[in-house]
Amino acid sequence: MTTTDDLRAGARTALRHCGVDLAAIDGDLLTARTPVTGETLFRIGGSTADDVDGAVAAAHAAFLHWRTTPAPVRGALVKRLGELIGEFRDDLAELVAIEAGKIRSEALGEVQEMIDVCEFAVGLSRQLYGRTMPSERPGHRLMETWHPLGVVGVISAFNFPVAVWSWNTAIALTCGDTVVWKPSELTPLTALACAALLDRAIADTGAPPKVHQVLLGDAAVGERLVDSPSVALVSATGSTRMGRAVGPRVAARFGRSILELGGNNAAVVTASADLDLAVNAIVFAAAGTAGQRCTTMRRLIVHEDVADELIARLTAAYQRLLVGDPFDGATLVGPLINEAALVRMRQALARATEEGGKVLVGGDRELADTSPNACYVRPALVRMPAQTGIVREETFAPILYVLTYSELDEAIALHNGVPQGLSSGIFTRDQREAERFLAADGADCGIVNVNAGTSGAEIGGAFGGEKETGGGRESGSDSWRAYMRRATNTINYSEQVVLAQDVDFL
Ligand code: UN1
Repeated sequence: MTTTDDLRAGARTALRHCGVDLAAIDGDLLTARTPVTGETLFRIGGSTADDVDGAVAAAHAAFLHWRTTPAPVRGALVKRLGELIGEFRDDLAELVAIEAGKIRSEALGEVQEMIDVCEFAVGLSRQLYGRTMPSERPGHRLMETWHPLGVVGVISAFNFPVAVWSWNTAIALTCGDTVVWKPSELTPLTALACAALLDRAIADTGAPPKVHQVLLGDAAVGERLVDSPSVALVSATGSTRMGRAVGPRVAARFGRSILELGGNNAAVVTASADLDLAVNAIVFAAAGTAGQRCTTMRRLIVHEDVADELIARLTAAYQRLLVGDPFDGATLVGPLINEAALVRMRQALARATEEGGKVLVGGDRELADTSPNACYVRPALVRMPAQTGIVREETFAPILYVLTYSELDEAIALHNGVPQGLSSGIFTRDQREAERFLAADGADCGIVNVNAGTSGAEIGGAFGGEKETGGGRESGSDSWRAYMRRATNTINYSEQVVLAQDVDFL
């Protein structure tokens, strides 16, 4: 098992490579901790709520300059950021593994998302297209223009400590906005590394220094950011509970928000499914990242004809999963983020049992003797008699509830019968079944897949979900529009006033 001293040394080296001044992080406000051993790495300084107003004011001043910087020039900053992330890919992945407990391949995958979204945003910097529409009036032109919006407050979660920041920041900077970032308290080191790389990109390209700032701090920092009248857009990733607090507060001051909240993602496995493919996809989506993705598969809705076989194969696969030190190359499932997550997982399993469920495999703590302060757990597969109580809630841990069905309509009803609506999948070889799932009265999520798991979306698509997931969209496609304001322009090049709708006046 990697020791805390190893991790501390690894973190120091990676931070230094990324340009973080180690002396500057010394302080007594926050604890940087690793879930790998469950122990403290460093005590560090940070910001308090009183620092927020100054940061937002500086970001707003930078915005006044940045908004008139040509978009392709703004893109050059993001291009440089992407190059630096590529150069320090291993260091960033190391920090993600240390702070979020991800296995190397997943940590590298997260960093790859950053590079991908930077490339996407660079292309976007020449494609912030507005439409032109035919005017109903002679001698008139009707068109729309997209302008930068203002300061964007980014609030991110521990589980994708760098990728979600990059989705927002690469797009926001390209759109001419400036960013104030409040990362999770659980992952301050990765945030410092990202901010240092972006500072270097800013210096290299001559962009205004305050186009990006990071505020390490507690919930009070996030609250002040949310309430700040100069923050035009709050993009917040976290629990539905957090979103319920953030959304109305931003709306009350007529700010905008992008909410990326809880998921309770399900896959339907039909009788025609390729079970080899389904098993592999399900195990990654349900057990990968120790169940700590917002896209993690939490419910499996299986046709009764294939349920026994699929459950037997999944049970065997779950028993074989290597749970442990994410720095061991053979490990597939790293630790839960902290003790509170373990407690919530146990409570969920206890409730599932009370509600008539049967734990088929997993749920037990592992490595408690060698790593008493860390929370390693075998992913759990739980057969449930109905979609009640706990199955309708998101527990941020590797628990997959299995339900069965006989008709596809029933499966879709079960699928949609939860408050959340992020990601979904169907495993089938029948095109009719697939199309039914993709149709308007099919799956009600923001992400709907066929023969692919619920997690691991590419950055090129819009990411986000419906219902209690919050409705926001980030990263690819036309998500950029949420980071800009639209002006509709009417240009009269005739010599008279012509009123729309044929209105006669004067
Ligand atoms: C998250 O868990 O907040 O689709 C983001 C995925 C990743 C992003 C997850 N690309 O699983």
